[in-house]
Amino acid sequence: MAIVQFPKDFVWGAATASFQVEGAYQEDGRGMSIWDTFSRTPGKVYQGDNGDVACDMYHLYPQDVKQMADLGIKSYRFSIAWPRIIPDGSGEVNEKGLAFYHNLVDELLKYGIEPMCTLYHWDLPQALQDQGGWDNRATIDHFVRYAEVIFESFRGKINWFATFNEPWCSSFLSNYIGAHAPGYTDLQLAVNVAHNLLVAHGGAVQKFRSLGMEGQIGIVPNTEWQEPYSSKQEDIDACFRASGWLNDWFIRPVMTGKYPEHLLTWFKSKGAQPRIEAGDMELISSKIDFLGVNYYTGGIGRYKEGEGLFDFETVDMGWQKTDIGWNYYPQGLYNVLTWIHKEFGDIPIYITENGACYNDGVSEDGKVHDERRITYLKSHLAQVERAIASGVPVKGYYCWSLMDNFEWAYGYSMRFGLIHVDYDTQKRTPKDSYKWYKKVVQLGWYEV
Ligand code: GBH
Repeated sequence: MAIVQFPKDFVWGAATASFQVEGAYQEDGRGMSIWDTFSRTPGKVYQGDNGDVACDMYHLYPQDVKQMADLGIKSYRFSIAWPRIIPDGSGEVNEKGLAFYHNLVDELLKYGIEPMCTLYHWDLPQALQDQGGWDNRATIDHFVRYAEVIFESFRGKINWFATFNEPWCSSFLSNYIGAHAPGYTDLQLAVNVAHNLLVAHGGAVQKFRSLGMEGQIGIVPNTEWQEPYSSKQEDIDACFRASGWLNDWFIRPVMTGKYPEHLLTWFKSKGAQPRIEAGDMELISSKIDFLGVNYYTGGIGRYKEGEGLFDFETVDMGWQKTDIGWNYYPQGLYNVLTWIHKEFGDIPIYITENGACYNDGVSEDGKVHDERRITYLKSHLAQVERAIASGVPVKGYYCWSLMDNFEWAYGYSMRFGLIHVDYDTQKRTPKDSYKWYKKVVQLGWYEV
């Protein structure tokens, strides 16, 4: 038996995102988002599921916040739906949309739960997509104005902001791989979108500073780790490209004002390069207060000529997979964290998402026995502790997710929650992992 222990002031939390939990898609003046459109496009989302109702958190938030208080989390990470605040993305502000988030935050503060607010978790107003979306630089200005509306409205109430959740997903997954909204498959488009997201991030950080906001602002890239199959240089280089596409391409410009040379060269050879305007790189590298890290998976990979975008292939090592088919690879989280620390120094890090898809349902005894999720969380948290022991300043951990929710292209078929949701009745059932996590949050340590 061993004990895994965390620092006294470690921030324990749980996370969700607006489109995945709120529902109430036409209520109180909410505009349409690209995910409303995408989920209504046949063949894009599993079984045609959409976010119209989701977990109905828009109505059930008082009960859900009460449950968070029972869980004992110190912080709740949620996102604001831009189409609720500015329904067409650029026009009038919708006071009713702001009121919803004020009510939510008031409820959190009542229980002493610190809100961490993500400004953009993928639900772009459809009206802006109709004008070119993130490929159009005007969207940058609209985003900065939206951020300003939020900053001013929540000054002194929310002290913790993340600009963008997983810009890799909003750019490459959405515009090159085509699996997420708006669903294009064009590399140059994806590189433009990635660049404009980064400029918009920098613009929001500058706005936060110029308004004299108190508190902290950061960004949340998604990471994975590809470990070279062999010590051959070609395998090492291929893995460096594949992991770097997610981490280096976004974190390096934010931290240093430069895109990684190896990937710039690689993309150029594929006919794509960022369109950088004067002042962009300075803006992108505006000083941030923390880096959010989302981590789920990774694997072993190697060079394969002509394979995919990077002459790279993953190698099936026969490892366990979660129910969504992603490798169970806890050591990858340690590798990501130590890599960030080695490359970019002592920037405070929060694990803003980590968790697993296991689709266990409610048993006859009325409980959800998700032992596998407990094992996943235990082993990943142990890697976080290793990183802390190695001097990486990891300050907190948010489990994805507080509750089962709309899992994007997988609809409601994939469950990541600590709390089970019955989508017919909206009944919430805390899973066995919830009870385990509750104890960890309370004690700051657990046994393995
Ligand atoms: C996050 O994205 C999102 O922020 C969140 O909204 C979402 O619900 C949650 O994670 C769970 O998906 O096929 O093995 O190559 C996660 C980003 C990008 C991670 C694709 C896994 C593919 C792994 N994901 N990646 S694999």
